[in-house]
Amino acid sequence: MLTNSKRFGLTTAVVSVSAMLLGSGAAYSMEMLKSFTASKPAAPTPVEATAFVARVEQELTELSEESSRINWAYATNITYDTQWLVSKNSERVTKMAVDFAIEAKKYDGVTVPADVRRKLNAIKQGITLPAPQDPKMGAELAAVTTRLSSAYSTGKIDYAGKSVAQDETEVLMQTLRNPAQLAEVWTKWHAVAKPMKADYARMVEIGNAGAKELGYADVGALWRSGYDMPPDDFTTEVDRLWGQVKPLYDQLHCHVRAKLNEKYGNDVVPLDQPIRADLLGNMWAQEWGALDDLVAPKNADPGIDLNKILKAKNYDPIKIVKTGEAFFTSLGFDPLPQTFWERSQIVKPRDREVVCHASAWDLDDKDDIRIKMCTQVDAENFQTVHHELGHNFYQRAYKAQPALFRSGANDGFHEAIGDMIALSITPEYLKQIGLIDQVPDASKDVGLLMQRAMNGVAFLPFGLLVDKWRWQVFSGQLTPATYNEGWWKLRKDYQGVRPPVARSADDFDPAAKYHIAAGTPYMRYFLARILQYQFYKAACDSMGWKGPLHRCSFYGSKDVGAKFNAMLAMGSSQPWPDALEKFTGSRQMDGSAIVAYFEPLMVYLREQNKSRSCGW
Ligand code: X8Z
Ligand code: ZN
Repeated sequence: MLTNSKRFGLTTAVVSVSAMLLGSGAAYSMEMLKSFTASKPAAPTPVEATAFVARVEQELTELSEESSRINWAYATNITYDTQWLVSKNSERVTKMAVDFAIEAKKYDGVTVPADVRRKLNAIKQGITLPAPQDPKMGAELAAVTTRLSSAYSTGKIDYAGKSVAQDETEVLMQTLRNPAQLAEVWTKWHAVAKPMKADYARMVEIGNAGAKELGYADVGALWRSGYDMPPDDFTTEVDRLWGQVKPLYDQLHCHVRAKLNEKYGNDVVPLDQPIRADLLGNMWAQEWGALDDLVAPKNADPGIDLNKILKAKNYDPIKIVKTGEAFFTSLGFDPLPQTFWERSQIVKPRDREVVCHASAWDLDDKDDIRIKMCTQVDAENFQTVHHELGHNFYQRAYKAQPALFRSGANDGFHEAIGDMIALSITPEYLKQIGLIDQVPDASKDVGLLMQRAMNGVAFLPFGLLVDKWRWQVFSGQLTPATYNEGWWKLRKDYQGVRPPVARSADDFDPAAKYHIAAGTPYMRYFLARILQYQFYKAACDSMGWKGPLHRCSFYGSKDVGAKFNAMLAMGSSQPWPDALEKFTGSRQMDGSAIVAYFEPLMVYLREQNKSRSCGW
């Protein structure tokens, strides 16, 4: 194998020479044969381990730029040829990563310096979906994953006489208010996912075979191994965090269901049932911000309607991104490079198929950073732009790290950065940047907090359950025959939602969500929802902020920026508790910051719900 060191090349030669001799049985004596087979290779040494990680870093750096450019070409222009290229590339990259991971395992028992051990772990844990070493399986896995991703991104429905693309179905779910029409859009989009089931099941089979070759029980165990703790402890950890925030979610659920009941009546929204998933203003019922008008508290300030304000102030997608960038530069980060503006996909191209789901890219580990979005001018996209830029500024902050440490402290950190910044989009900040003229009175802020909760709090159970479902799929607890049933059990148990129309075992509703179809792990977003408030509170505490937490904005604070950058610049070079401690003083992920942030809302919700019967 090309990727093997000389030592392993020799091992292979010994085995193959003896096999050859045994087969031919003639040319050498038995003594000579014994001496061949007895000469075992010496145990791997720390020096070899260090040389191995150096070689991996060099080869990864060489490969990753080319690979990123192929992926970019695909994601911004899905054609027969770019699918072909991306599939070939994925096969090649997976093979290389798997070969490295198998080789890394050989150093498991070797005492090496801490940074080398961390890099060896990164090599073993860094593959999202490993292929087994059988080349046929590698090619099949690449083909299957490319098909799944493309099927999602190019999926369309017929609605009101038009062909509607995936990103437009999201807008329909936000804006329609007729339950029959909502059910229609929801059902049609979920029908797009149904044919993906066979490919998905095959992907699970091959991925699991690959994970086993790497020494993991299944792909789920591999995913849970990336958090500087034993995989089983990670399961306990996310359940602990959910336990901290569940009371808040339960109160919000109860209130929103009552409001929906007032609007749609007992038939559509019975008060003792899970909420119909299509009524919550989002295809996956994951964020409910589109329903702000429905839940705005009467005697409180209704909050700030960014949807209206952005349009009234003539914001366009570029201006939204510039506004996001300006927040980061106010903290002392360098402006985005000129190439960001030249090469990013900020609006959806009219003439071709693309992956609309937002993402942030670092193509060369130098300064070719970009975002890829199909930006609309609304509050949700305003938030998403900050989210994506958070990824870009993180990537840039750790670019001086060795290749294997160029990632988030854990993947939840990466998802939390931009969202933490977005929490600083307070009324005071909006006035500072000229989006509103007057700052509303803080005594009526329950409306503002309600708006925040409709996204931040509503998301929590969904963030948790997506990978709870995949863990069950990868472990075999769910089979293709029970995939859908298992999905709806989790959605009912955690989110308290139900499908608008009857489902059958043939449906495959999980793949109606991008990250399932595209094979992107999801627990990171749950962690991020916890971490972003923890980071935010730490930033506000460090500024000596004394007012209500949700009114704190660190816009313009170079001091917060410098401290934040110090954590970001660490990349994944240290265990994440060290990075967390550096910025927040705590070594634990902790839901108490989000709970503290929403405390005034919790008081309001308890009061509203006191004579209601909550739960489902
Ligand atoms: O996928 C994303 C980002 C890209 S990393 C837009 N998010 C999750 C989702 O859309 O489901 C951000 C919030 C959760
Ligand atoms: Zn993200």
